[in-house]
Amino acid sequence: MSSTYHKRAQHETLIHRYEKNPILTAQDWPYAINTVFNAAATLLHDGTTLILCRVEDRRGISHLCAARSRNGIDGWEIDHEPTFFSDPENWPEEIWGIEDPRITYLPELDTYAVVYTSYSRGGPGVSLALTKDFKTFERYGSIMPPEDKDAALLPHRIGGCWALFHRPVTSIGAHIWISYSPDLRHWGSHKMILEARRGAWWDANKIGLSPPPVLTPEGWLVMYHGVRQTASGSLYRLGLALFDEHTPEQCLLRGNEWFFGPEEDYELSGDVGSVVFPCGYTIAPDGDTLRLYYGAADTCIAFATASIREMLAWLHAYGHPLEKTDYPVL
Ligand code: BMA
Repeated sequence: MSSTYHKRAQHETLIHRYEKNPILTAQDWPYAINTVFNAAATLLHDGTTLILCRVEDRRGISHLCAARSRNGIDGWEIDHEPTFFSDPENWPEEIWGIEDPRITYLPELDTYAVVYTSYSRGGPGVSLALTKDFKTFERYGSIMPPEDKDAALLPHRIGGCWALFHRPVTSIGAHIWISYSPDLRHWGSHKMILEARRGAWWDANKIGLSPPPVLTPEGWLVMYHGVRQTASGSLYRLGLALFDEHTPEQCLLRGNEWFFGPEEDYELSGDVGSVVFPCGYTIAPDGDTLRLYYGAADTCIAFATASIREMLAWLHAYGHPLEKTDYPVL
């Protein structure tokens, strides 16, 4: 490691936490729950922010519940009962609940796609449902078998096919892959696109997509989590990578450092301490400010903002194109 690496007086701050975090906790819920965290987010056509929250009950089983707000920060109107919950009689892959949704609006279908983790005896897998109103959902069922999770759709077709980022666990580890489908049901052309590093790195051994990729003038900006195993448990932190707009399996830049990690009390302690886990964002009217919703310590939902422009500049300053030797090798 070169000595120039240590010349910065301090790290750049890319993430700005809302001072009144957390924005939603179990106490806010209209019915009895254990925790609420890892929420997907979208802006509805009338400008309302909708977040689809992972809610865990006291059995340990999760379902999804929608909350709506005019300003996306407070005044949440929370559905009075679970919005979308497991239906194991018809969908056995959901026997232990549904978790960690990501929402992508698909203009071609004028529909929201909800990609979520379905949890069963085989482990976590990836399931898909479509909805126009977050009241009724059309289930497509399991689209990636266990063990797989941390998945999101891109909003439009690439070369005629829908594209899904996801994180299967295989004998070569827990890396990020992309797969394509002509109809959202049949998936193929699987390619590994970002590999967990090894050894001491913050993103060694296990990585996964966090919120859906953000389309920017330079390509798809991807926030991904790295899971560092330590003597006192797992540390979930976020890093950045940039993928080509038209060939999203091509990684253009990858940051070496994490930019967002657990620091505040509500991130450090809870059911699972030292976890920040964003599953959704909306983009502010300025077209640059990401309004991020993240689960903190698997216990509550917090809010932060970040500038897309600053994230791209940071990637140019502290990222690097993948060297030949960095390319994922099967
Ligand atoms: C991951 C997922 C997330 C969770 C995180 C930390 O594997 O299960 O839902 O937030 O672990 O517990």
